[in-house]
Amino acid sequence: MSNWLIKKNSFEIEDIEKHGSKFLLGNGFMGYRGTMEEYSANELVAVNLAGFFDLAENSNWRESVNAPNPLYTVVSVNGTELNLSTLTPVSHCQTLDIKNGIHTRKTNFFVDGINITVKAERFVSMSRENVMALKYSITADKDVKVTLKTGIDKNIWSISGAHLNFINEEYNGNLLKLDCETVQLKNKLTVYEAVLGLCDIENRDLLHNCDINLKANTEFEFTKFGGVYHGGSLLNSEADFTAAVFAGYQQLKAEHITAWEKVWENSDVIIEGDEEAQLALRYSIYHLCSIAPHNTDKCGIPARGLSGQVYKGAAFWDTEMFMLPFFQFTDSVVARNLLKYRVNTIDGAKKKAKEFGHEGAFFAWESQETGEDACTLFNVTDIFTNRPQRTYFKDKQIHVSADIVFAMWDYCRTTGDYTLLCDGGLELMYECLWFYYTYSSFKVYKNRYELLDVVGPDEYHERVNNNAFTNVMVKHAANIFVQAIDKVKTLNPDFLKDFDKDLNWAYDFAEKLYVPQPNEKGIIEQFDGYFSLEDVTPEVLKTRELMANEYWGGHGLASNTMTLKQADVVMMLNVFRNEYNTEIKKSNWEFYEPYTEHGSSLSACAYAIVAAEIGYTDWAYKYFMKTASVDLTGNTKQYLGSLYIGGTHPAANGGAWSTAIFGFAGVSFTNDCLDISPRLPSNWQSLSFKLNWKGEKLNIKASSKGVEIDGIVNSRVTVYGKDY
Ligand code: IFM
Repeated sequence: MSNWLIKKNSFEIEDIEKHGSKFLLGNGFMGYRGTMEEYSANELVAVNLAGFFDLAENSNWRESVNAPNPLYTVVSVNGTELNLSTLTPVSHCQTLDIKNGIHTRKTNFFVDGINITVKAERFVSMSRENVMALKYSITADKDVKVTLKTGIDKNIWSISGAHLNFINEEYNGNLLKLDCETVQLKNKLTVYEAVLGLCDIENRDLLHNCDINLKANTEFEFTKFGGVYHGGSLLNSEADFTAAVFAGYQQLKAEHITAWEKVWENSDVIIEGDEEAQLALRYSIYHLCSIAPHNTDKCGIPARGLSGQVYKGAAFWDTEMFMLPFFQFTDSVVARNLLKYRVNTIDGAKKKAKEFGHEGAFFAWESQETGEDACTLFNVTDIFTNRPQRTYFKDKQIHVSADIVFAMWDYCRTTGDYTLLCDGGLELMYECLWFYYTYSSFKVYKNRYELLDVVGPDEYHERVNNNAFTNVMVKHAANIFVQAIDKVKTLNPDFLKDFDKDLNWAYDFAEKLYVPQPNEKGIIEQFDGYFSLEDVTPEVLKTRELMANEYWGGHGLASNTMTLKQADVVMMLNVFRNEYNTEIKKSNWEFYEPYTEHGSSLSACAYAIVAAEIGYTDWAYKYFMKTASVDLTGNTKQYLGSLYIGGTHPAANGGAWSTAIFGFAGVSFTNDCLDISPRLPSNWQSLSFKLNWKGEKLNIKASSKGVEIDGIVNSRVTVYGKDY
């Protein structure tokens, strides 16, 4: 097994959807699904765009836009299209080289007594974000005239309807240009295509047919380029695209590979002794790097990456709580971009707070380009009645604002870059805290603030009181705000002159917000009353299902039981790993594990990390592999009720990295100190990785023999708590 190659040596029609995600290419600006060159909308072809949204006519929600496909190409022999989805191949192989971000396919067809092989190699450039390139070849074992149809395909996948009006088509030599405009806001999008090495390139139209006389056993090859532009990049788009075409395939490929080399230089993690885990972890890192906003602070990372429009292309708490740690330790530019995106979209969060009768900043559960909430009030369709079902993710999953505050502070203290605080960060923290303060209820007779009527990470239990995760997050956010003020006082006292706010309420709130405590058995109740729910596990609930894909939340099967969708208290123990002792972690992990369905891909990594910390290494490994291989196996929930939720799982990808680093390598940090206390699975001889810690680059190798740290270390680093 190569540690860098994802390979499939056969073809099954039912894998088309899964492989579209598994073999995804991306560069943060766009994602190109792992489909074949001859595929169209039916096979879910998509050039999914980051941060570019639209509302289709008659649709209930806005979603990210898929651009027309400039790499579309299909060969026909005597009228038969060589289309993998309709013609059974003699052989087929699809690969994804995750080291270099390159996709290939080689398919052998047998038509009218002729063996024809189609080979294609493509990439979405990591060095020129608007550009993609394809090298395509055809070989036959007899002389034959084939017809090649190539150009820009407008017929691409869209979940909730058409998003683009096609305004203008232009053909200039071998350059095709398609100008489009979104249906709702009339935002412009231009797609270019150019082909080199094809017989006739004059007088082309959008999908152009040309005949090629193939000579027996002689490969016919051509290259093709695609460009996708919107927003600021439109300004110079033609020049930018033409320059890429002039550079040529080999040059573009070389640049692209160099750019990926740089990405891996900072982010690779090497596992010695476990090939399967190595590939799964690298594959997770590959996905994170291919969807990261390298050059913009105007968009977050969608919950399904750039694999399509599922979850509306919106960013959730997934980004801050699951993906951000990877970026803050490996690529702080991306981490800062992601946090700045939240600062930039605070108006949407303020609007949402008002809409629900509060003040301050209540961040979107599903955030798009303005920060307004794309989440609908009816997220699930009841599969028995076919009626929209009211869900409370949007209005009650309030922890999202605290998650952002938490992530911002974590970024500051681990990178040492506190400038973000004076660049909108402190204001964001203030607004989030003020939101919680206005949301909370003060119980005079208990002399404490409580957070009532919320939804925690476990979405099967809606509208609960004092969800432990939420309360602890918010209390922590309040304390962070207080510390952030102090930090700014020392770093930039002038800044606080403009930040003239009476903060007594914040100190009071930080002190008196109620946090559920462990009971006599050490168990923290997930929310008020959780312990008195029916004591049944997911296995039992499964036997009560009347229909496949039945939604267990809302008024569904799980709501009155102790079965939970995803890590909730255990997520809290994972986030606050330095604040709970091993005994508490053990009791809660053991207690909640049997009740957890892991119905969300966000769940397994929390169980993995805590398991590693408490010495349950086998469990940790099992949950690690579940997280790290989620997009390799594709074994995840595809439907929530009748709602399609397939695609890639970047939160799980981030969780895989976090499990390796925080779980197995045992990296933890307090304000001034980084500690490494490895507890590797028994078959791992070593784990090597790079970490940015307060601006310094550390090369770390953890093994049973000890820890090697390479790099100039000015700040304090300890191993198993000891200074060296
Ligand atoms: O954010 C998650 C949520 O926790 C569970 N449902 C899916 C969302 C997007 O990944």
